[in-house]
Amino acid sequence: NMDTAQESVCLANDEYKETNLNKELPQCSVGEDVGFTLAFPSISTADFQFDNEKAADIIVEKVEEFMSKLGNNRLVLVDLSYRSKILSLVRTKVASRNIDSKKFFTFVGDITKLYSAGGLYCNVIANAANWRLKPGGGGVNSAIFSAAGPALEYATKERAKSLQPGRAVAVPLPSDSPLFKRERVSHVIHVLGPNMNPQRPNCLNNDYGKGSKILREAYTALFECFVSIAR
Ligand code: AR6
Repeated sequence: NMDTAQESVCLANDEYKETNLNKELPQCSVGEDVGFTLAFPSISTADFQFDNEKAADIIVEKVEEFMSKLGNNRLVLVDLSYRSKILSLVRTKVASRNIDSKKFFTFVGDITKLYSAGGLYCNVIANAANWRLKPGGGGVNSAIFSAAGPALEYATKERAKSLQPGRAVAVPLPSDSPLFKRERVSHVIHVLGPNMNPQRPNCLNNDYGKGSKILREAYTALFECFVSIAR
């Protein structure tokens, strides 16, 4: 129901966690003590038109804040192209911060093919979702829903019917999903970021005070979900 969805900062569920994680899920391919890896796209910076420079500052700030809570788990910011503006901004900003490059790095690739095409095992991937938690709409949302097949749509519906800006919901991927079988992804975390695009619902009309607050909340919710899955 709507209330539950709106309350939920993170809905990672213990019961599902066990079902999914007790299967012999591959961990990560690089390094020896690597635990879980979260691959995430830059929330709100394409279709939702959030300023890339401001978003990069927020990503770096939130990554730095979560470093101490990560243990041997890692965060990877993904984008499709080597020319990605957000990846280069984040790489530049990270260089002057106290951030361990083994625990956070950027990666160029399709988030739905990180293992099969890029050789990078990521147990958990994040989705820049829409408020209805529905497939389609272009961007990373349609890529993830089509790669995961209808199983993700059903599993998502069981968790939440909608999402508020700044919130995240973790959905365990059923083992018959191609994304589970081919890429070994065990969870998709849907995140709804702030929207600056007048053509989309809940447009913030360039209010970067509100927008930045919501983007910070979105990354906090995402990283907290991930940490609770990895725990
Ligand atoms: N793999 C990795 N990164 C990707 C991929 C992919 N397959 N596809 C896009 N990106 P966006 P938003 C990057 O527009 O701005 C949808 O219609 C992209 O280059 O997907 O939060 C939803 O339904 C960019 O860096 O998300 C919502 O309505 C980042 O992913 C709306 O768009 C996010 O771009 C959300 O807009």
